[in-house]
Amino acid sequence: MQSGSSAGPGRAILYGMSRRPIVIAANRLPVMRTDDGSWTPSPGGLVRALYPMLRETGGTWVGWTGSVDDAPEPFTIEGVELRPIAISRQEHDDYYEGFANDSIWPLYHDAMRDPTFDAEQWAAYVTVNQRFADALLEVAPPDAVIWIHDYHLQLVPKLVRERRPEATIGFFLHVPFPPWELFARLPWRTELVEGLLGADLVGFQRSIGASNFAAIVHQLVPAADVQPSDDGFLADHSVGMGSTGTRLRTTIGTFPISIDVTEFDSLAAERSVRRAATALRASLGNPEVILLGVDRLDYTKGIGLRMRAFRSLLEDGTLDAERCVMIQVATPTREAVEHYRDERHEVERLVGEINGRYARIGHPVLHYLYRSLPIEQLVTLYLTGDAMLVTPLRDGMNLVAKEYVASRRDVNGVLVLSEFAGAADQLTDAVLVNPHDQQALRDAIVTAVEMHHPERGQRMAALRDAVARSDVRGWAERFLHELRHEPLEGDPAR
Ligand code: ADQ
Repeated sequence: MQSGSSAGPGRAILYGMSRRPIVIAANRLPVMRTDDGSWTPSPGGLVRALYPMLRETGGTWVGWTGSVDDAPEPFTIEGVELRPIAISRQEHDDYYEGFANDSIWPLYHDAMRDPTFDAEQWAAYVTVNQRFADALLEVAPPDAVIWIHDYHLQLVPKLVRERRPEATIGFFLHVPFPPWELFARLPWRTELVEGLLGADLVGFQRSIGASNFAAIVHQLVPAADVQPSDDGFLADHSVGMGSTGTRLRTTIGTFPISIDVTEFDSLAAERSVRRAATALRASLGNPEVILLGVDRLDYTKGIGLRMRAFRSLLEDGTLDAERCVMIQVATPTREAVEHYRDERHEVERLVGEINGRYARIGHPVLHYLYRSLPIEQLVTLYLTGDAMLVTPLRDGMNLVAKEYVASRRDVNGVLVLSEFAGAADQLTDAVLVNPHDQQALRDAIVTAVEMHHPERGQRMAALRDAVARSDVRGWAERFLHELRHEPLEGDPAR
């Protein structure tokens, strides 16, 4: 399997096209502390995509360590400079858990939980965004390419632009961007839009996010001239340019993120992983069908709906508990936020109820792990799951869907995928489903369970082609080339 546009000898040339240093800002630093207190790069595709580029250009990453009141002096790992940002306990509660994860997160995910709008939390968000901007201005040389990530830092582009009008600034939103009817609820909606307009390039996962943003700019910034372009929108305005009257052009585009395809493909080829998958299946009693879910335990991921569909299929005998099991792995996340605690209780109540009713002694019908797993174990699970259930109610992209496909070098397994995940735009050969429709969700699971070769193989082969075409390094290159106004290799039109 190829790894898309990043593969091959062109890489050095691509990176070499611009030696401008890259400076990244994201809520979290790309490193974590090991048991002996030293730092190691965090797992995850984003880090793996951006680290090599930062190394090559002598780049810097600005972010939080993840622990409150923990801001060590800047340090360097593998040639990448890391600039920790201090976050106090109160800021953690107000900026991170409050405004970012209890206002923006639910609002941007269809307001499926009521967003909190609290002036103190907003004030903390402004303060922390200002701190990130100050750090960026300190570490970024004048020719730097500044790339700001995600919903925690939406004010940073403008805060940097005001003090450095000539800067090259990109912003990428990893989560969905909502339509006007939802966004308009935000008491600080104009500030947020103006914050983003400080960037030269604002990127979204799906074209609908780009259109929503363009429409909102048109609505909230009357002096902006917003026009459709070949692959997005162009907004001409003077936000962040002070009283100079200088116009800035913000390009609004779509950049669907992906994974490190080669990593999952190679892990799936390892004998130890394949053996572990066979052993796992045997330990479950070699059931005919294994359904799999792997998610952060987030209310957007539709874990409860999926379990209810499974319960109802057991109830009416469509699925037989002696021949079919489900595995759900859920990563702990944002445990202090009430909506997350409620979601966990509901999921765990369903696990108890379903096993209470359908398990036999020593044979649970629903296996549930509430923990994070090393990547080898995730791939083992991906190889074991006959049907992967990715059923979020709303998701920016959903990397799990792509990881499952990249791991299935045996060209087997069926992906059931929510239409409300960004990945549905590319993974059109999945069994696509509207997870709000309980009957449709049941039908999709049954379709996956009953699907035979050759359809299974044909669909998986098409999915693997789609994933291979869009590696995460290709994603980063495409964004940075657009931001630097450079043509992509082999693409003279851009
Ligand atoms: P997330 O909401 O975190 O990301 P997702 O894209 O699915 O969602 O990524 C989750 C990652 O965590 C995957 O790489 C997965 O392997 C890993 N993971 C999940 N459960 C795990 C477990 N139990 N143990 C170990 N690892 C586990 C946000 C947006 C998404 C968008 C990404 C990237 O919400 O829509 O796809 O950013 O832009």
